[in-house]
Amino acid sequence: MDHLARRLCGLLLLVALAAPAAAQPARPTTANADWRGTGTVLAILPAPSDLHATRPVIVLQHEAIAGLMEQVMAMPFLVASPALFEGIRPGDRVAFGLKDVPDALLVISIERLSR
Ligand SMILES: [Cu+2]
Repeated sequence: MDHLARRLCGLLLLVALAAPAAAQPARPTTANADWRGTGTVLAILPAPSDLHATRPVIVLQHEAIAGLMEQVMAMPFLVASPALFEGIRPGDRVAFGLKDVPDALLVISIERLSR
């Protein structure tokens, strides 16, 4: 795929993600994630926060994400919906799915592994 086609796909995915969000159960899967990772939750920041005015953010100490980031690091990610924060709190070990959308690397799923 050329670059334009890839961006268009990203836009379509963003629309698909945004439209049904309110009606979906709060337990999405990583099925359509571009990458999957594991890590520990450091902070949960519903919008607005110091890190983003309008979008929810999660700060994760993540392990290597195969094909994306090979190092352990602490970093913030934009989150597709605050509904993904349900049942999650700082200190939890989680598995998460990431999607590359035009303006962000977006967390589209969060699953608690242990507390
Ligand atoms: Cu990272």
